[in-house]
Amino acid sequence: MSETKMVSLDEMDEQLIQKAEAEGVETMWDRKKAMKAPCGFGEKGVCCRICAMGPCRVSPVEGKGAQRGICGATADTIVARNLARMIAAGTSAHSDHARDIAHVMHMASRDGNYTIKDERKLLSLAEEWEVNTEGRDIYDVAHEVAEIALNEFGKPFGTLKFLERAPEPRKKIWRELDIEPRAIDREIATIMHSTHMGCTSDAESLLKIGMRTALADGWGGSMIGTVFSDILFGTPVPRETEANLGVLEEKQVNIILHGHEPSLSEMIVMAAQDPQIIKLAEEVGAEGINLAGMCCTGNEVTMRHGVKIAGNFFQQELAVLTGVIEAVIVDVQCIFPSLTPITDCYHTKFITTSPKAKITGATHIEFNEEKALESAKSIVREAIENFKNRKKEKVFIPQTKNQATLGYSVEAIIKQLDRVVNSNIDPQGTVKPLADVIKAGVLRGAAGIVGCNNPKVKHDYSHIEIMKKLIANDVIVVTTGCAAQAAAKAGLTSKDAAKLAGKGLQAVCELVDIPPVLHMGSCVDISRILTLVGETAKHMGVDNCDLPVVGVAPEWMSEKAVAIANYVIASGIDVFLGVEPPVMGSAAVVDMLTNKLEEMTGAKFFIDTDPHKLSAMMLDRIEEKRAKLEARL
Ligand code: XCC
Ligand code: SF4
Repeated sequence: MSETKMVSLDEMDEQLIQKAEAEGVETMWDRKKAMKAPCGFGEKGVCCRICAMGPCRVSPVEGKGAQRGICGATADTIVARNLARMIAAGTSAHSDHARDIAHVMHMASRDGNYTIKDERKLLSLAEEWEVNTEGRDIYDVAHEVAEIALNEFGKPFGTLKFLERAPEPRKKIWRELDIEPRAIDREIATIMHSTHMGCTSDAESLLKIGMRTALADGWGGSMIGTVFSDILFGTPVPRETEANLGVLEEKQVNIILHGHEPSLSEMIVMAAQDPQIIKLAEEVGAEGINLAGMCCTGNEVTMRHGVKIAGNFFQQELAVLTGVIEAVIVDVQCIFPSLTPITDCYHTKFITTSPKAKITGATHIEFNEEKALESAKSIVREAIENFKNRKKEKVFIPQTKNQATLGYSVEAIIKQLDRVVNSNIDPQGTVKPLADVIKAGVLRGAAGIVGCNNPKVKHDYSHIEIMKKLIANDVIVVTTGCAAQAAAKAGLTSKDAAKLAGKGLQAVCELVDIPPVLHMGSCVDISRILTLVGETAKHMGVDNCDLPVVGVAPEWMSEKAVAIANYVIASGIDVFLGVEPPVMGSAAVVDMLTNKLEEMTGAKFFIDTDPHKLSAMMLDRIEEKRAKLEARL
């Protein structure tokens, strides 16, 4: 297949796609082809089906065709309303995940399945939230802290607690714009209400409530998700692993862990280490149990246990095509319903576990947190018993994988930075070394590269092109989600990749012993990036928007990504998108996003589907911010 025809950056993925063709198995790329041209109105965001007088599709061109829906809504209203609803959906996904984790902490007990792994983090959060810890059992403290977190979703008064963590000038901007999120669920409900037929029609107002809701994700749901997962399952530290479909083992029981919430995957990891379960695997003739992660669940378990990464979003079908997967175990989000028909073509069991994500045709084994380990064991047993059904003639494991060093929580990064601190002069445990190399220009800046895969882009191509370009120009990259997995597969999260970096970044990598691209976890862990940027800004006495820092979503697709983009902007960090959002039908909304937002938040959107142009824009913007910062400091 010629390079230009390839749908994936990965030669081996292409071979699997050919295998699918040969075996008559349908994949997403077949369906993408069958989809033909997308609906132009939907693509531009000018289709409204909010009420039953419609659907109304108005013209994206001013002065031509229908200019208003039946109720009189303009393209500006319709586009902004649709965007706001995407933000609400994305925020609900991250936040509902966080709520479950907070519930798990509320049921944690010393002799139960869920325990407290990072007491220090719990105690410092207790202090931050003014919970009494004196002479109290750590589990009492945990339960009280969990209850406070659960109240963040629906409290009637006040604003979110984690907002306090932001730099002072940022908080002031939020206050003045009136976009400090109140309770998380309330912000989501407010959007659904304000975008109901006959409510808000003013586009700017919709963008503002959109940002407020998005902030309830970034500084609310996502941050609770990360912090509480760290307390329950441990704050990640650097560790080694491998990534890509080559991590699958022909002689072992292969289980794909796919989805998002670590409360399930942590228990599966525990179950797979149980001697009796391992014995059972040996009894069916397997040499062991091989867990391999996919999407954000993959990120959660690799960050904390080094579980190998099978791949990212676009490899969920490809993994099944290898013919060696005994079970795909999923919980919520980013799961293709096509896993039912595709697993039907092989011996693979497709097991859903969450009442929030039942999928037609899948085997549903509901995960019960009260009996977490038992539930997990019975799920793993299903996989083991399926080993005997594997069809030898259908087996093909692509022999590609790369070494990865990951596990870079903010704490882990600071610990690495301590290596260069002269403790006679400076205190340990701060971001000062990072601030220093940025000020000195050794590092030109930093980029957070995040998000999904999208068939509008060759699989992983934009992620990797942009990462390579940035590190070559001394911009350090932090990454999460499927972007992080793309980096890991391409070898960019290995320390060895420092050779691809510019001289400044290379020197930093050597001195502090890190890769040039730092895997910081799952998508809720973008809250780690917010924390790192915020701490650096505070250290330098500036706001987030003054730093030479950019956020990038080269291949985004989900509503969650829209929520993320908007909280990143509201947090003062520019966002570069490699896939056009469905807003192009309103010149006014586009102007707000790519221009006027800067006056309000200090950050704005840049959109270009060409990864090379997009990275050039990032480098320009980083230098522009540097020049302003240098003049100030
Ligand atoms: Fe999903 Fe989180 Fe996107 Fe990957 S990056 S496709 S949202 S798994 Ni979040
Ligand atoms: Fe049409 Fe207005 Fe109803 Fe939307 S809300 S479908 S624009 S009538």
